[in-house]
Amino acid sequence: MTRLLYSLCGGDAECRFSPHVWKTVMSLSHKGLDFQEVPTPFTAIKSVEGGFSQTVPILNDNGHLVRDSFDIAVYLEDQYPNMPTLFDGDGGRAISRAIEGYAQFIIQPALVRIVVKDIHDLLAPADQAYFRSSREARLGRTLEAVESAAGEELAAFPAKLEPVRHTLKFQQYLGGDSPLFADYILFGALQWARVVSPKPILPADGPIRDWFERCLDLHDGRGRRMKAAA
Ligand SMILES: N[C@@H](CCC(=O)N[C@@H](CS)C(=O)NCC(=O)O)C(=O)O
Repeated sequence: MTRLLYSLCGGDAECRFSPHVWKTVMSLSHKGLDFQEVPTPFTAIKSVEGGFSQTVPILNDNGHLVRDSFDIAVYLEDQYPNMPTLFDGDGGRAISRAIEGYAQFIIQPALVRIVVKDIHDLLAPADQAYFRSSREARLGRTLEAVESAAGEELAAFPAKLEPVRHTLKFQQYLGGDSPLFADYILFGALQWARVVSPKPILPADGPIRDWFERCLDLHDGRGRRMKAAA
């Protein structure tokens, strides 16, 4: 059985940092499925699996190709219905889209402005050139200009996590008593920050820190085994 997950890497191939790939790593682990991660630099993505996708994650499940972290979670849920559920039903599947929207429009853009220069610095030279030109075009500023405002973004970040802090007053996970894909969506974003940047992005204690530490320990500590940036 071959199950391959193409995973973004830095100059050090062991440094796997994509927030979207982390969602899939956690989804596969949650389902108890074996897989092999294939380290893939930014500039190699377009040649993976005959140019199947412009972005990672890409899953090759015994010859069946799936792209996009949410689509992969849906595929795994439908393909492996007897393994632990990622959504706990149609309602959970639907509400996970709201968490995806929150991560995509509130959390990740803020984190990009905090860590984009840190990401650049851990890439191999060919990827650095691609990353600089694509991200500077997207952000409308040099990476150095974004980095110089990172302190203000960092100070504003805890307020953006308030909806999560509220939720965790009532339950251990966004999914309730145990984690679901919704947790992995937010975990992926915060794990990305943990792996690429030494900046103190999460509070040192409190409900969000406790939840994140619990997520790092899930599935035999899969998340914690990835080295944090120092
Ligand atoms: N909606 C997609 C987004 C995937 C995505 O943007 N992946 C980034 C890495 S985190 C990527 O592959 N970027 C390629 C590039 O910027 O060239 C998902 O959830 O999988």
